Amino acid sequence: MSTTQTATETSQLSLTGGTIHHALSDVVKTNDWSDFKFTPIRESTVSRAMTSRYFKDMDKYAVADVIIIGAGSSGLSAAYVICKNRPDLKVVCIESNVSPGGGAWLGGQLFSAMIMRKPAHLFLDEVNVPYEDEGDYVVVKHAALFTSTVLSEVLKFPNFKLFNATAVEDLVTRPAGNNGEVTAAGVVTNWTLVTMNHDTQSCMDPNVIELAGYQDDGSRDTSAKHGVILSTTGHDGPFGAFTAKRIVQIDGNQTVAGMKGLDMNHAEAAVVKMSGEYKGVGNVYFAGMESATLHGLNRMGPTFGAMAVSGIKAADEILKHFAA
Ligand code: AHZ
Repeated sequence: MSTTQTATETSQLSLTGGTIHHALSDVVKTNDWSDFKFTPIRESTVSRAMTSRYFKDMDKYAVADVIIIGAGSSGLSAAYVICKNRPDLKVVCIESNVSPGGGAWLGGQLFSAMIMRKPAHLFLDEVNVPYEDEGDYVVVKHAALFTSTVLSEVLKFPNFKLFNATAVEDLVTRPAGNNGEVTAAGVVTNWTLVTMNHDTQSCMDPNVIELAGYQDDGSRDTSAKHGVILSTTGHDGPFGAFTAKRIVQIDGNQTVAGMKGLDMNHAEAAVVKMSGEYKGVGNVYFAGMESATLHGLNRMGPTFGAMAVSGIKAADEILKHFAA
């Protein structure tokens, strides 16, 4: 073996001429794969297999217990904790992008490694994401390892549905109390490509997902827990900070303060502290960088502990709401 040969290369070389094992080893008997064939299918069968499930999901999640807006690192972390603790709750996540994950496919400035300050590593332990322990902080070798792992765990929960390439365009609100208070009662959705084209086409009306807790006539069903919205749409941008910007128009009492300059130590603690229930419009929670934008907190740049932990904190509050 040459001194530059890797262990993988060595094992590959030792396989040459030996038996190769892969998923199709028992199906393919000929050396040139000439006996390989797929089971037959009709094109319409493929179409029905997809669309029937999608529309069944749209029907099932037309009323949801938890609506998470945005599938970035904070939203996915929250989804994991809620789904794991309460398999009976219907949790739906609306993600405007085709690819869920938000900014968590890379660490920072397009670098691969993801940094998390302790004790956020405990969440990595829970979802089995390996890391290098650097003492006060840990390093995941590629941010995509964190994101793909949490995403795949969340997608496996039977009570979770992700509608990606779908944008939240507005909130559904209803009166709550006699003094002009309102509560969130759902979200207004559209295909993201439609949302991006409202200026180029005539009216393209949206769809709605309603929060649980209402009777057929729209009045409050007091025997049922009211559903909640958790918004994790990130800092201000073309789609970002969506609910923060919308809710202050509804609330009238608060403003979107805008995120402040980078300060890792202050930002991460503050984002966790300020994430959770929004006081002003009922049944709305925030986590992640949207909290920083709403409350005028520092940004933390390329360190992701507060994203996971703020998602977990918001999830903790939401679970307490459903447990009460
Ligand atoms: O596509 C957005 C992204 O995946 C999605 N989103 C935004 N608006 C939406 C809408 N409807 C549906 N109206 C929407 N989806 O929300 C997701 C937000 O993910 P993110 O990674 O941007 O947010 P996060 O708060 O989870 O993580 C922020 C990561 C950052 S930014 C930052 C800095 O700038 O200093 N530092 C960190 C760690």
